[in-house]
Amino acid sequence: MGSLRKDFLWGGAIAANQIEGAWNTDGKGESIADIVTDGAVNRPREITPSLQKDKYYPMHIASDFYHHYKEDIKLLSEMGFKCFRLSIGWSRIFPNGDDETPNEKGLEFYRKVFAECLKYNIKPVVTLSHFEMPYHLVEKYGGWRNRKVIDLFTKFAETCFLTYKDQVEYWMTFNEINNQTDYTNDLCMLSDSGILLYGLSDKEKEEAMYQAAHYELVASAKAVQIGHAINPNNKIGCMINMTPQYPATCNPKDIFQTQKAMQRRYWFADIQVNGSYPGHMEAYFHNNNLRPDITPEDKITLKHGTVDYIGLSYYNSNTIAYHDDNPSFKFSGSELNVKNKYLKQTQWGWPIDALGFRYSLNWLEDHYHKPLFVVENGIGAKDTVEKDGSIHDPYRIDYLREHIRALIEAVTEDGVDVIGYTPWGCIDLVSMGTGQMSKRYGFIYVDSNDKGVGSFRRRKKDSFYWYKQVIESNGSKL
Ligand code: BGP
Repeated sequence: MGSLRKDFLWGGAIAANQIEGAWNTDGKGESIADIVTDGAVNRPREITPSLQKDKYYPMHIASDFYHHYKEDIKLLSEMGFKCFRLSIGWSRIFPNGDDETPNEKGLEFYRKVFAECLKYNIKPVVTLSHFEMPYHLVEKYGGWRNRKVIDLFTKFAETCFLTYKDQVEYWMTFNEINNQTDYTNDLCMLSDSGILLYGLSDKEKEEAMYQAAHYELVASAKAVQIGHAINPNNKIGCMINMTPQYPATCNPKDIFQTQKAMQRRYWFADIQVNGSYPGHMEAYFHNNNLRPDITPEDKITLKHGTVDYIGLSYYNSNTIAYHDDNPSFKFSGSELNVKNKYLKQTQWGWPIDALGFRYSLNWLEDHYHKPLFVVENGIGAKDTVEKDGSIHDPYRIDYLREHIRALIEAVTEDGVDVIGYTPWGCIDLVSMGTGQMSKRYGFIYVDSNDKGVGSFRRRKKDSFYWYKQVIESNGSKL
């Protein structure tokens, strides 16, 4: 079928809380990310509701993009970026989340960042909520468990759509909205929906997750409608994490368990793309005595707020097996995971599976028939700076080469409609899962360590030059 479209959106992706730093500068409020510690060796990440001076919070400094954005965007332009995915820190715009008026300095910061992108013909691709919210909303309202937060979010979204009307056309509402199916992990829930699970029973955790997810989905659908009304040219997507589930064997029980796991991970996309809850979720609520607050008006909102494209992240596949102690095929959590002997793993134990990427793109095309935008992909790895300042990262090039090849095959051999590709963490940033700087994804190295100490000097890795030629050749030189 030929090659990628001529206007294919090559770029890279970052998120405000993992890169900006300047956590309390120019009126920014405290966000969820600011109260999460690092996850240094021998110390798990922690949530500390009141800031303590002796605790280390990596997101407070991150890569100091707040003060380096001009230099960073210039480097991205050298690689030939056509787009740049970034997020807006909600607490930079509304420091408490429920303020009457926005913080002008926060609005101004992103105005300048977008202007800098546009100067180099780089289209900003903006996520409204990437794993954060003003922490005040967690304390006062209990995060997304509270219906009131829908209005607070839509006010934030509307402010952004209006302010950046002439600068931004590609938007996404919530980053990896489906990740919260892993509701047993408190850290994950806090970042996804501002819910602290401490002290809740399993049943209460599950109820909290479905309620929060529903309110987020309603807020997302409202934001889509507001964004379209403000600028009909806006293209507004959802963003889901795509981790295809493989059956461990051809035993029908493994296969059916896998199907259940897929349903449990992708019902979010069913709603955001098709506008209604799939039957299996309604049956699940009914059979498990779950009664989330879902009103008839909410259902109408969901129907009218469907997205224009599917943004997705892809890092790896996952393999699962049926367990005899789970005869109803109920759970799809980590207890079902098994190692896939056919796949190598990264230094952090994530399976490397480029064909799984092609499979994922096909799966999404088959299910949703919507343009796909790959807004995250990549490998976290430790990099070494040589004496002469060079950084050789063949492992990163290998990973990305294989995945871009898979993407191109999905487009040219399988006919999948993919509009762009923005590998994750194109500038080194703080890892979400571990809170470490040393788990790096970038083409651009940032001199800072896991303690946030360094010169913050930027250096080009080997992958920088490699990716530049990939973009120049529209993917034909890999
Ligand atoms: C995705 C998140 C990103 C990013 C990435 C890599 O789930 O959307 O924010 O962090 O994963 O994960 P990690 O940073 O844990 O390596």
